[in-house]
Amino acid sequence: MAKDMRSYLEQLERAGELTRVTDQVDVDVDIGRRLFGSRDKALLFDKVKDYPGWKVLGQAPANMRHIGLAFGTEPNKVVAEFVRRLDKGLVKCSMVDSGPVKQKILIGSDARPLALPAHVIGEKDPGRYIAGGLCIVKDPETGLRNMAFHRLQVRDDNKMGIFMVEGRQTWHIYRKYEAMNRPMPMAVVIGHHPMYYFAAAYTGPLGLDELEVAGALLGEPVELTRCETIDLEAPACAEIVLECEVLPHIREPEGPFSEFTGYYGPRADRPVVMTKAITMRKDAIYKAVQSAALTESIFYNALPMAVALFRDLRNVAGYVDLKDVSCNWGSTFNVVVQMTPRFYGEARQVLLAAASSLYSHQKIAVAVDEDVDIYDPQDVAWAIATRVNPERDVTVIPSVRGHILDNSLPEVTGQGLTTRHRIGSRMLIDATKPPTSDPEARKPFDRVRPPNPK
Ligand SMILES: Cc1cc2nc3c(=O)[nH]c(=O)nc-3n(C[C@H](O)[C@H](O)[C@H](O)COP(=O)(O)O)c2cc1C
Ligand SMILES: [Mn+2]
Repeated sequence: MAKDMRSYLEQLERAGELTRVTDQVDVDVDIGRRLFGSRDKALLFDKVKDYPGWKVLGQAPANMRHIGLAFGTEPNKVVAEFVRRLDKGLVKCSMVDSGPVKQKILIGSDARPLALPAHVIGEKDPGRYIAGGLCIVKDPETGLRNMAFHRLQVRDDNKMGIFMVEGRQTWHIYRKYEAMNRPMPMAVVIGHHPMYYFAAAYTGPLGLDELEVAGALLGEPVELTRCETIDLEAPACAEIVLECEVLPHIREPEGPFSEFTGYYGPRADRPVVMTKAITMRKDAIYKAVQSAALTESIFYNALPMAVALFRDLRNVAGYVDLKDVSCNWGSTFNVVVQMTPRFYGEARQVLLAAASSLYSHQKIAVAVDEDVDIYDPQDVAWAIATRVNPERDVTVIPSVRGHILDNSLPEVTGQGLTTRHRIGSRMLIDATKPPTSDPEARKPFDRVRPPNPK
């Protein structure tokens, strides 16, 4: 049996991590509010107003405990386990004739995005959004596949707006279709095992097939079937697949939208998507992804980011006794590195690399020892409070290029630049204990622990 959203749902339920919401909910007001407030449990909405027969699942995963379940390991071993599975190599997809996602097929005028119980995510968003659609496209020149998250704005006219950040691989491929004056075929997966989501948020070179990354994370090949109306393949065991075309040379207003920063991203003219078919399970469960800070969506970004950083940081200056990395201490603008420092200066060297990686997000980098739980914000704060002498342990590096959605950094767009740009500083906080090479200095930092009965 292929791993899919239902096998994960069962796992959550068995572990007592799922709450069934049995009162009726409204896609416009209730689902977003309930998901936003549920940081501890996954929610399965059983009764959705105007959508008889539909169920909606969200906040699955809602936290590192839920992610640990998906990986079959403890939260603090997830990053290392992700790295281990990737290091074993990509797993090729296999083709199957059919699958559960073909149980119901809506074509043409029946294939309306409004037929899905997509919800309103933030109060100032212009309407309902699909934030958790995994968009599969193929490069028209090389035939190589790409899968990534791109939010889709569900409009009353049954078209959808799409946001492809300039420079992202889907955008790059779309521009190739546009140059040929052809629509870009796109299959959108809604509802599958969490590994598909981590794979879609994983950044690699253009041409890397994220479905093969999903195969590596799942430990089994992804099964694909042909789409009905477009020349693409999509996962056979998804809940729902939208078969679409992104139109060339058309731009219409999209946004503002509840961004991962916890603020609204700007409205702008962006491409438009037409849906040709919807294929789904006969009792499909809609997978809602609530965007904005500290919800499910942050983990999809933060985990592949932590993995990429982990792979690099363990090699700083040849070797680091690196334990774990977290990019979800409050925001992906922070990074927490867990390591055992062996000598003075080592932690700061690692922090320099953590604040200057292949991502432009990380602005504040903190290093802690193994005795600090990096998934507990209170514990990280404790380490900063009790192990940091600011004049010695805090370093600010001025005038570094920052993330474009970081409103706290001044924007310098316009000075001969074609894309928007911000410049600000980075902060390194060494909250580790003195290194193991200085055991006398390290000793006073042994933590108080309660008596151990074992
Ligand atoms: C919940 C969620 C929503 C996202 N929405 C968008 C989006 O609307 N547009 C976009 O360009 N990237 C979005 N991203 C980020 C990209 O999907 C992500 O960076 C991905 O790795 C890019 O793939 P690529 O390396 O193939 O370009 C989102 C990520 C997540 C986790
Ligand atoms: Mn890609």
